[in-house]
Amino acid sequence: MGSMEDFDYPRLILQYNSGFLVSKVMFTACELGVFDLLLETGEALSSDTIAARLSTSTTGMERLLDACVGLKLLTVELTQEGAFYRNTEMSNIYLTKSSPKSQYHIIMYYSNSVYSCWHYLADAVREGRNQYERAFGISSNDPFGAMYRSEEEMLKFMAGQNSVWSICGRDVLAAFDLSPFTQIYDLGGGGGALAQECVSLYPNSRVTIYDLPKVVQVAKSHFIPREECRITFHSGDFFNDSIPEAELYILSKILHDWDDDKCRQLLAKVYNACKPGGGVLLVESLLNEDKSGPLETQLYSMNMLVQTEGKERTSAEYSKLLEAAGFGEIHIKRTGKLYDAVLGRK
Ligand code: ASE
Repeated sequence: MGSMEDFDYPRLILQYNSGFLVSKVMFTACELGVFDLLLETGEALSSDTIAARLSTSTTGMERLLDACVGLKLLTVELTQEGAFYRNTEMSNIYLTKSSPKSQYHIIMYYSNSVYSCWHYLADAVREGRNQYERAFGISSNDPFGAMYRSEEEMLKFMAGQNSVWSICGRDVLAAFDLSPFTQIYDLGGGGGALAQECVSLYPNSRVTIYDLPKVVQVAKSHFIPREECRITFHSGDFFNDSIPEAELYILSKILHDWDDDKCRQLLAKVYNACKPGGGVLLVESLLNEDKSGPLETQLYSMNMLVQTEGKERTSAEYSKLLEAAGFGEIHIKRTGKLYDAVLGRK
């Protein structure tokens, strides 16, 4: 019976109990512009100065800054004149808006859209479906209709996904040698950060971003520089419109949005379009075979429940979907990072 004393269970439970407070502190400091201000001024600032510059109360800001110190997002130095706060190196790189590796947009997406859906997690589990109706009063039968309910929401999602690829893109594209494939379609390529990583890693490749017309329009006007001639666009709905021939199709975080039926439909279309000898690259966060982890992937799968029609899957589940569509020579590469890669060949 020693097991209860072997580990501090009450503490673990209380940590889980308050886990969302951690997210909220980071969301709020980002949203109010704490990290941007500290980067901009380049010197340690007092809580009074930060509160004044960001138009907040001093009592609220002081506590927010101290909590950020606890989270190692800020450092504090005590002097005779009081406490002075600075960004940590990690905050400068990942939490400021202007950094090339900024995660600001995905954090804002979680803080607003994702957080609102998670409020109804119990309903999502009861009903087995996403919660756009409860969270935003819009029909949830078309998840991307709901996610792209306004151009502003669509832009936030695209910017958020782009920020993830700015730090994870290279690993998933380097998981296999893709240099034999020069004509590549990124199906549901969104803002195009993965396409940009692809042409930078494989200088001979040409990538076409295939996405909904309104997504392509925003990708062109906001994300892909005009002079980037190795990236082109194709407007369409990959379930209802035709998919052009190519050597490689990238489906990055696409299958996790859909149920097995829709995945099979889409992969069958991709197989038909694919050049013989070509392939398909799935970029997803893989669950362990017994679904015992990784925790982040288990949590993403819950997020797919509240936001989409999909789920996260194991490598065996993706292999089965690929084989059913006709793909062979399936190789799995766990990157050890957030996203993994699965390659199949026609
Ligand atoms: C989707 C991806 C996401 C659909 C809905 C989503 C994410 C949040 N909501 O295809 C992003 C997943 N998380 C990260 C860190 O990438």
